[in-house]
Amino acid sequence: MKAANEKTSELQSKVFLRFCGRFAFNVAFTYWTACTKATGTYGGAKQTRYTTSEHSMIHRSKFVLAVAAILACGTAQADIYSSDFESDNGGFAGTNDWEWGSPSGFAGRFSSTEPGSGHSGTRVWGTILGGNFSPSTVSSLSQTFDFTGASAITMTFWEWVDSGPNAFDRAKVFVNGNEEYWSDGDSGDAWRQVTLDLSAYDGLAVVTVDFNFSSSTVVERTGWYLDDVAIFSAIPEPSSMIVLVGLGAVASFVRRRRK
Ligand SMILES: [Ca+2]
Ligand SMILES: [Ca+2]
Repeated sequence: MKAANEKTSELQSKVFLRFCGRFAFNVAFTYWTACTKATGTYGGAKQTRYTTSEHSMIHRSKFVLAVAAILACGTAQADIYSSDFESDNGGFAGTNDWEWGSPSGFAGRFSSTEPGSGHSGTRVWGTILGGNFSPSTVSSLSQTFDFTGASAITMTFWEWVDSGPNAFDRAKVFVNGNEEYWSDGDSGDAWRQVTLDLSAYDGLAVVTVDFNFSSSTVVERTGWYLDDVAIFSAIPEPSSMIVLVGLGAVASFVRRRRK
């Protein structure tokens, strides 16, 4: 039969352990849902009975260990490239119709329009500024980047496109020759942002991005205009790298009683 103080001690220990376990689990769960990696919680219990001629001694220990490590809590962006095309052409090389400068709001054929300014500032790249694009022409706007050491790469850009919702005049983005985007040809006389997942090119030393506009023999409109191109990589945010080792509680207690 247990003495009253033994029961009290045991109860207190149980409550304490339960509290610690719940606390540890909550912490682990919180970080598990917020972060990219966690290893979870661990718990266990051990009971050993020692018996002598006069006493029976029970040694119990329980533990709750929460989360061995959280490797990366949150991510940050690392800029690989960005340009608003205001002070320079952003390092792109344009062939045929591609021109760098200020669009004028030119009213083109077939009710097409070009922007009256940039998405940022006044300067953009466009397929003939102040005019319709040329028939039967392939115009390439390209630049080669180094993605060495970068991961989860994304490219964003703003486009104003009025080439007609058809398959004849094609505004496409090729990356290392692969088609990654085919614009629908009508942004509704407004700038809109396009986001492309370029993670297939993570880590490559030579990655060529080509804004490629090809026209058919007839029906020329104002075309394709680009501004604010950015390429970035998602990286673990060092400031929130957290390592939780042994969070929780280790409880050990000895209960001695007469045999
Ligand atoms: Ca601009
Ligand atoms: Ca044009």
